[in-house]
Amino acid sequence: MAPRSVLVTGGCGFIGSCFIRMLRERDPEVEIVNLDLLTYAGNPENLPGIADSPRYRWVRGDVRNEETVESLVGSADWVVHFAAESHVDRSTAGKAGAFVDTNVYGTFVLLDAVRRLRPECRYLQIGTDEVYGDVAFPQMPDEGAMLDPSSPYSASKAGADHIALAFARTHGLDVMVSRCTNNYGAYQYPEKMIPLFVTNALDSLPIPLYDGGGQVRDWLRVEDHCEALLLILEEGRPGEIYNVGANQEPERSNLEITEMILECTGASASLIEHRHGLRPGHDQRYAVATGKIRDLGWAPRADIQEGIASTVRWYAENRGWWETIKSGAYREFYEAHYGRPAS
Ligand code: NAD
Ligand code: TDX
Repeated sequence: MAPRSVLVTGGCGFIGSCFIRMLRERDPEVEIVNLDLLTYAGNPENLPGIADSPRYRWVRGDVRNEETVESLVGSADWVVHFAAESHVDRSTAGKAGAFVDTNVYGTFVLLDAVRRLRPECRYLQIGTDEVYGDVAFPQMPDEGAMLDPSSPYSASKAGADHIALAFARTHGLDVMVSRCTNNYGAYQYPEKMIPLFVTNALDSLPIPLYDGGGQVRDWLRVEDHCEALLLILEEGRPGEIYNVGANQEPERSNLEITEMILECTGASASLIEHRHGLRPGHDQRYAVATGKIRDLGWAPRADIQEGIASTVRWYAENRGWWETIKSGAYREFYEAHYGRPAS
C-alpha cells in the first residue's frame, strides 16, 4: 500500500536526498518529513525545488535525541533510516566515537520510539556491504553470511543492523535491513573516492590513490540503489535482509575507475599520486550476492562507463555545489588527512 507519510532520516545527505527526490517524483501527494542534523556531510542544496513543497518538511534535529524523534514517528507509515557518520577514513582517524554514537545509539533511539509510538509502521535500516568485511575472490556473501567488519565505521553499521533485527524479532516490528555496495552519482560529498577524484581531476590537483589501487568495490549508481530501496519498502518481507549491488562483470579496481575518470575529464595520468598508510585495515574487495533483491524484480540500469561519464558531466556542470563545500570545513579534514592543502 502506498504510504501517506514517510519519515526519512539523513535526507540532506547523498543517498537520502536522492531517495527523497525519487519518492517525491513518484508520488507528489506523499508527506515527507526529513530529520537531518546537518553535520558537515548534510546539505539542503541537495534537495533543489523540494524545500518549498507543501508536503515536505525538514526538521533540523538529531536522531539521537529522544524527544525530537518521538515528536516525528507518530504519523509515519514508513521510516527510512539513512542518517549516519559515513566516511571510513574519518572513523579510522581517531574519531570513531561519533560513529558508535550516531550509527549505533541513534539507530536504537529511533527504533525504540517506533516500538513505543508507531509499531505498525514499516522501518527500513539502510546498511552497507562493508559489514561482511574483506571478501576474497570469487566469494559473494549472501544475507546469511557471517559479519566481519574491518573498520570502526563498518563495525558501527553492523551494530545498527543487529539492533534493528533484534527489534524485529523481540518486538515483532516490521523492520527490514538493506545492505548496499558503494554508491556514486550527483551530490556525493567530495571526500568519497569518485567525487574526490573527479573534482580534483577537474582542477588538475593530485589524485590520492591508496595502496596501489588494486582494491575492488562494486560501484552502484545511487538512483539504482534508491529504486531498490523503494521496492524493498513496497514488497519486502518483515525481518528480512536484502543485499543490493551491481555485480559488475568484470569487477573494476580503483585504478580502473580512476582511469575512466581521467578519460572523461581529459586530465593527465600524472595527477595520480600513490599514497600508502592513509587507510589502515584497508579492505581489498567487497562483493555481495544479490539474488534476493533480484527475485523481487530489481536490476540495476546504469552501465559503469556511462554512469561514470554522466557523473563527471554533473560535477563539471555543478562546480558551484562542490566549490562551496571545498572552501569550508572540508579543508581541515583534507589537510590533516592528506597532509596537503585541498586546493
Ligand atoms: P552522507 O554522509 O552523505 O549523509 C549522511 C546524512 O546524515 C547527512 O545529511 C547528515 O547531516 C545526517 N546525519 C548525520 N548524523 C546525524 C544525526 N545524528 N542526526 C540526524 N542526521 C544526521 O551519507 P550517505 O553516503 O548518503 O549514506 C547514507 C546511508 O547509507 C548511511 O547510513 C550509510 O552508512 C549508508 N550507505 C552508504 C553507501 C555509500 O556508498 N555512500 C553505501 C551503502 C550504504
Ligand atoms: O582518497 C581516497 N583514495 C582512495 O584510493 C579515498 C577517499 C578512497 N580511496 C579508496 C579506498 C577504497 O578502496 O577508494 C575506495 C573507496 O573509498 P570510499 O569512497 O571512501 O568508500 P568506501 O570506503 O568503500 O565506503 C563507501 O562505500 C560503502 C562509503 O563511504 C560507505 O558509507 C559505504 O557503506
